[in-house]
Amino acid sequence: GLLRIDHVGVAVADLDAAIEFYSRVFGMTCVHVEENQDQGVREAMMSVGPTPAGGCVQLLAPLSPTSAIAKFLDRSGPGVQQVAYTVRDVEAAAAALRSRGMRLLYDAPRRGTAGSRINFVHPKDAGGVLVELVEPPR
Ligand code: CMX
Repeated sequence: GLLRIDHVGVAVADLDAAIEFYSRVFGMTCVHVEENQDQGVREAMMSVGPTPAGGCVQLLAPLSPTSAIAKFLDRSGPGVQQVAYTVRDVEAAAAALRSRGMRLLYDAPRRGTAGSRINFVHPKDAGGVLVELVEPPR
């Protein structure tokens, strides 16, 4: 099952400008930055409140014009792109959701932030929300 909200993902055009904005305006702290070629993103984890109690906003900037985030920005502009939940076992969580009629985007989990293992529920099966499942690294 789902354990907690892992992060809320926000698509942005300029990662450095977004980090500066979330730090200055909302007082969040940037706790991690990485480039994930497989997902086509440069991303930053912004911690809300005293780390790590308050959860994170994940800022997502496109690495290429054909990436999922570039396509999202073209269609919808900047804004909330996904809601991610922490799970203990991403295969088990994906199987449970498949058995309830959800389409998962990947047959097998892929690599997410900081070596986590991830999969997604198609937004058309989840009321218009792209749902990410995150199994943290051990
Ligand atoms: N949230 C809600 N709806 C979305 C959406 C999103 N993020 N992305 C697409 N949609 C909607 C589209 O608006 C479209 O709706 P309509 O048919 O009503 O117009 C529908 O889904 C299907 O669109 P599509 O053109 O077939 O699909 P895309 O090529 O845009 O791909 C998706 C959508 C979800 C399959 C793709 O974005 C994807 O593979 N996402 C998973 C990977 C990802 O998002 N990586 C970046 C984050 C990395 C990380 O979290 O680490």
